[in-house]
Amino acid sequence: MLLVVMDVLLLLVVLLAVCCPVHGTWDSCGGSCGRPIAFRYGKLRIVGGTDAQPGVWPWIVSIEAPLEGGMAHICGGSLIRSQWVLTSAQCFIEARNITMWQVVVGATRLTQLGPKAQVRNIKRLLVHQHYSNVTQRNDIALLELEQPVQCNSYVQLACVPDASLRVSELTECYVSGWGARIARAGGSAYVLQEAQVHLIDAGVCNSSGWYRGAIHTHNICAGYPQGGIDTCQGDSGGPLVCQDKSADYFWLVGLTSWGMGCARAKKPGVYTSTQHFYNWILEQMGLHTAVATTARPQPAFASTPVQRPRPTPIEVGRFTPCPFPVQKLRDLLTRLQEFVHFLKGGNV
Ligand code: 4AZ
Repeated sequence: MLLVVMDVLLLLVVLLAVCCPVHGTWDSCGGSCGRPIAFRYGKLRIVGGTDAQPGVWPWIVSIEAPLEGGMAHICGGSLIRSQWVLTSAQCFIEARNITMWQVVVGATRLTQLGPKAQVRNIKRLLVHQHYSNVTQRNDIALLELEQPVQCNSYVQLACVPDASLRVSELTECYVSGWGARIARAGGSAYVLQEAQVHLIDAGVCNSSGWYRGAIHTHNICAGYPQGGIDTCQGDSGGPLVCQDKSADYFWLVGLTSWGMGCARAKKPGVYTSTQHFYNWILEQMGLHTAVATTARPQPAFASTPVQRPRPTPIEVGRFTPCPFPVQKLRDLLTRLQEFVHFLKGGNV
């Protein structure tokens, strides 16, 4: 029995490697993004802020710096390719030697990483050239990891939208992070916290009594007019994601940036809008092509009946047409791996 399963596994691995390579190399993250697969979030009931279940936000990373002989969580970030993390520029204002910093993926509890977590060193930090630490404009940065991470049930890519996504129409939005006070009610220290938030109209957010003009067009406000649930210190760089109501994936629409205090009325969280930096992201990763410029803001779904951008990991779709339902194969592969592990007597 075990041999048959092993054969099927081998066949699937060969099939994926031969038919769906990413830039010529085997990449366990290519082909899919924005879909948690370890946890069926369709059945999830989020009430305010609370501890996140493992695998619910599989793209979130903890960016850590050396402190007192150990590593300390500094900021959140999102995995957008197997070797790239999107985060905020402000996280690195006081960074000295970035090669000593680390990125943790696949974790929920930072004090107890667990077998699914992967730790990587940082090869390169790319901060937006026009980032201002006074106004927090262009609060965006990329980290290139020394080694790619392996995608699995607990590690998946986030989908970065281009200019064609109508973000303001998305109604199911969530923030997550290991920061100071997100979801204070009921949250425990070092366990990833999550909260549902509402996108707040930029006009309202910029009005008197709110942020009075400090909100830039490249920002998104999210939270609640009455406050109470919000991101806070240590959540910076982390994801603001929104789910398409009728779809099974999330878009990474924002990066936690700033706010006046945390959870205060009329002072919601302010996020860097990722879609405004889509081309910047491509350029930094060395993926910007003539196609990319001329194709924007055309969504890549010309023949799709529902006028909605198709979620593909940034740039992967354009370069690697894959004839197989690659995510289904990967899901099957993950389940088979878990089954083999079970047959060998391990816990799933
Ligand atoms: C921070 O200092 C921070 N309430 C992050 C988010 C918010 C405020 C501050 C939003 O990292």
